[in-house]
Amino acid sequence: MKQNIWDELFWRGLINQSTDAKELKKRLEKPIVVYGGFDVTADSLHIGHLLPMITLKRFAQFNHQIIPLLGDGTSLIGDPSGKKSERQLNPEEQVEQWAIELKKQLEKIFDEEIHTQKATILQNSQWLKELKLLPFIRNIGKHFSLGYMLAKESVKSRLESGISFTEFSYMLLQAYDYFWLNEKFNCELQIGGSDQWGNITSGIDLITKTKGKTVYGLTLPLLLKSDGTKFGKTEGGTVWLNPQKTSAYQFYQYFINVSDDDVIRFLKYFSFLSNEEIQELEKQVKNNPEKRQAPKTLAQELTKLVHGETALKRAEKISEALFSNQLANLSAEEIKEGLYDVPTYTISQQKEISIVDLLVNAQICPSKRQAREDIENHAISLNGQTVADVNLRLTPQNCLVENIMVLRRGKKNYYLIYWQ
Ligand code: 485
Repeated sequence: MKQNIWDELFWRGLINQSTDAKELKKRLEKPIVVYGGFDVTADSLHIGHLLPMITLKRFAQFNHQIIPLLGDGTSLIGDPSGKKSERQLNPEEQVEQWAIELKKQLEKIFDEEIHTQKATILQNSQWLKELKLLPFIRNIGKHFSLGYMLAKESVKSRLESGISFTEFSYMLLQAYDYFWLNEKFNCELQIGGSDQWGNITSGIDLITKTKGKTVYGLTLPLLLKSDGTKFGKTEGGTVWLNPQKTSAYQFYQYFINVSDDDVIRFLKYFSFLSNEEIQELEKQVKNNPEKRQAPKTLAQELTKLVHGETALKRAEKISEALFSNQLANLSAEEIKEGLYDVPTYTISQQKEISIVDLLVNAQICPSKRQAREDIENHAISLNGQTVADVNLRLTPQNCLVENIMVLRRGKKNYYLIYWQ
């Protein structure tokens, strides 16, 4: 491990923009208090929040104090940064409900740092709800010229399409957070994604003007995938951190499917593996790509961090069983979790059915002729076993577990069949 967190972030490619690099690196030789904010816009955090969280953990690893800040106050206003149009305001009770969930998630991710007293989770409603309009506009507003605010990318890019005074004023609230955290916790560094640079510098400028102090800011790179698709999205939508919304298995699958072109960069960003360990995996990608050692490691590290060891083992078990079509050891719950996105079919009011009829009725094969041909070609398996007999008749006795049968056509196409 490097001596200075700056060098660690640098070799990992984690520095996008920062205040004067030389000065900041020098300051980071001694412990600093650093914060990063997370707004409350849904009932769960998602993998777009992972990079800033993991980066905060790196600071803690280097003996700095970290403040993961829940933006339950700022979320009532709505950050225009990176947004093409005005957001709908969420009801206050909604934000409060969501904030409870997000706080639990932050406590889980930063569990170790909280216990070792390196992390303090705060919520900005604590101070923002106390603010009084007249003193705020009088004392804080006076330090922001209209020209300065209009020149910020988050505002400038919206002048044509429209921006309300509500969203326009967001930068002042985030600036005030930094000011408050500097005052109460001697916080001297704020980090965030690249879209946060404008808000971060607003805070720095406010502190400089009011207190004449030097404080710092740093942004992380925007996550882009080499194929141009958006990081953190699947066909099913966002990859959430809440296992009720995105199961640990789906989460694991997202990272194990990262392409060889992205995996080394992502290991640097997201894992705590050393440079040497990552170089070793880079060789594996070049020499034995079919073993998928690097994406497996990435998926393991992140699933363990977000969902814990037990959930990781379970995700690995399901993945291996489905990959090798050895389904006997899976529970009904594990089968449903692993096959969450496959077509299903229910056999109702029947005591038995021929395999050929089932293949046609469940739309697995387009015709009886095709169904027979597929069976003769050993392309159909039932519960992990190749079907050899075209005249096979099925009864509920054929279920793998509970009322579930699993059919597979070819190597990849799974179907879940329920007996009713
Ligand atoms: O004092 C602060 C109050 C709120 C925030 C930051 C400091 C949150 C920030 N305004 C924001 O909207 N962040 C986004 C969010 O919460 O979803 C994303 C950023 C992304 C990265 C991530 O949060 O778009 O770049 O910073 C952690």
